[in-house]
Amino acid sequence: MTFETLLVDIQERVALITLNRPQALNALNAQLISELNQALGQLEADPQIGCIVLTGSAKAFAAGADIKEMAELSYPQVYLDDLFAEADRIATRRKPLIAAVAGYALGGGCELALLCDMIFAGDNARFGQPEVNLGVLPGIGGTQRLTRAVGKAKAMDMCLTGRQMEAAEAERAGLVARVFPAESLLEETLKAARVIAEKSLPATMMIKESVNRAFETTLAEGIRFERRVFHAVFATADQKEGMAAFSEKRKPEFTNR
Ligand code: CO8
Repeated sequence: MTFETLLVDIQERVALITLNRPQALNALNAQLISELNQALGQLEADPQIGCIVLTGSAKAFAAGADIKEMAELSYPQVYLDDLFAEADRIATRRKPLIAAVAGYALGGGCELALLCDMIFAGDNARFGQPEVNLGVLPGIGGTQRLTRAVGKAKAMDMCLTGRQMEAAEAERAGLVARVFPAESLLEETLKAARVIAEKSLPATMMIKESVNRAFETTLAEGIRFERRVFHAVFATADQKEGMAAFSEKRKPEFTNR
């Protein structure tokens, strides 16, 4: 897989996607989002891949949407092109996707991390929605996903003041799942990705779908959805293997069937 704005490295059952626009601190543009979707599509179709990690550089996961490319755009252009609408597709992918965030995750960069299933952060990570400083507002779901992740108080604070949140605060607020020293972030994230990728793929995909359902529906509907999926998992060979392996005190050998 060759792209201009991304690097893709496959290590057995884990794929690592690295944003690669160092000249602009990985600022997002339509090409990057399009290539990211192409890469995710190909990895999703590859039955060998069980988990995907998305990362940036040591200095920046992504410093936002590309301000220089957006500056002169007109309303008809952004409306007709539906600028950044394609980013929503990232959240509809079905395999587990972890963001490994070091350095700046600002504006669209913070929103891109929020499109992933969970965020692991280096202790130097800085999250923010500074769009207000540019006279605009978050446009890739920041006012919605950030609010669901950290609650109204902190989301209002971040979006209205544009202040940055450090990794420790982001973890306390529930934005980040785990924090590691920056130098071991990638290694630790890949380790977690390998743990996920060793599980039954139908099970991890059903878990992802079910957890995401919690953000879309009522508790009663969500519980009903989970129960249906739980019942359905008994149709898989991996359920038989997983439970047999427990009884036989051995490691399960999942076949993703
Ligand atoms: N866009 C374009 N270029 C950028 C961006 C960006 N978001 N961020 C950094 N760069 C460029 C700089 O211009 C600079 O380029 P050059 O060397 O040619 O001058 C290079 O990257 C390095 O950046 P700095 O020299 O500024 O590095 P510093 O270490 O001094 O500062 C910061 C790092 C604090 C991250 C600083 O670069 C910064 O504040 N960047 C902008 C952050 C920001 O405001 N992000 C929000 C952008 S708006 C957005 O994301 C909206 C998303 C929704 C759009 C939806 C539309 C529908």
